[in-house]
Amino acid sequence: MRICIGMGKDGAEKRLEERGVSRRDFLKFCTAVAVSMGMGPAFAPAVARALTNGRRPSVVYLHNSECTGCTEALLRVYKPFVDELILDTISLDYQETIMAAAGEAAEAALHQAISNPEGFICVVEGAIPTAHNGLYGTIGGRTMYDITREVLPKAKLVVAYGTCAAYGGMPAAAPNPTGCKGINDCYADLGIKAVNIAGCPPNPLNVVGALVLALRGDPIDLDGFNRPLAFFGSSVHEQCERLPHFEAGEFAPAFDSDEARNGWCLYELGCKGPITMNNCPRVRFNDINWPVAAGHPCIGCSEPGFWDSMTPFYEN
Ligand code: FSX
Ligand code: SF4
Ligand code: F3S
Repeated sequence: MRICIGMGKDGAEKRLEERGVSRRDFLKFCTAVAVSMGMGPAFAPAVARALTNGRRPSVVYLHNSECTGCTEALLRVYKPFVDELILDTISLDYQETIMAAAGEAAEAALHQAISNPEGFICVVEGAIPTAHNGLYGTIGGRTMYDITREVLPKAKLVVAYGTCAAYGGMPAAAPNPTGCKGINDCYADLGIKAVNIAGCPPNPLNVVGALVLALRGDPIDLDGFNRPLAFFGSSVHEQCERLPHFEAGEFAPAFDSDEARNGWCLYELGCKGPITMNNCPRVRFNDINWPVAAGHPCIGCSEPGFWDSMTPFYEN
């Protein structure tokens, strides 16, 4: 049987349409997700099916030590706007930044979500403070370390969203007084193997793409740092539009130079694109731009050593 998006308008697609998200916009979004996955536009209907078929998967989203830029990046997804996307394709049962509940009601929502007999996907944002028994990060009187430790083993899939959750990132920068760690490092004793959607912030399409792979039951092939190869299989440098200038030895001498404006390579201004795996040039943020095209060197935000191993940012 061939399943076509748009047939028998029910479920998520109908709800999306009622909210003013046209099939065209939804498929455009699904095409962008397919591109982020390294697939051609022909894969868009498969993405759409994964996001609209069956029951909405329950997602529990935990915040830890971070700047919340990962959530901010997600909230800036438009066409469809992320509220429509989230409310209609997944069941976001706990997310501290955008949930209406507070206090005991929020804690009850978390308890209920992690007791769901059908299971849930856990998305973790932010690093885990471990120094002094985790007291540098507490929510409702409990440490982030303890809350996350309780939730992760119950999840069907753990996604570390952002470099902080994946590897410690900026909160773990030297001298790391709060003892921040990434999820897989912090909970290795529990056997947690989070899929790392790295980046500071990550591209939201990469987390949606990972959820699509999970919903389809597709295997998620990972690199040595647990990043899906679909999104992190090539370096920023290999995909960069300034690469012909790199190869011609044409390096911009200053940020405000004509050479920089004319697309010359930013290597001598500190660009870490050659040692950074990510799909930013191909996927861009919100279909608009990415750091190097905007004139700023890549600072290596999706690498395990970020921040310490990538500083100073403006030297190579
Ligand atoms: Fe970290 Fe996300 Fe960077 Fe910020 O929360 S990956 S500091 S963009 O927001 O965790
Ligand atoms: Fe490589 Fe950076 Fe130059 Fe682009 S700007 S070609 S990523 S070194
Ligand atoms: Fe990060 Fe470099 Fe992309 S800084 S957003 S990996 S261009």
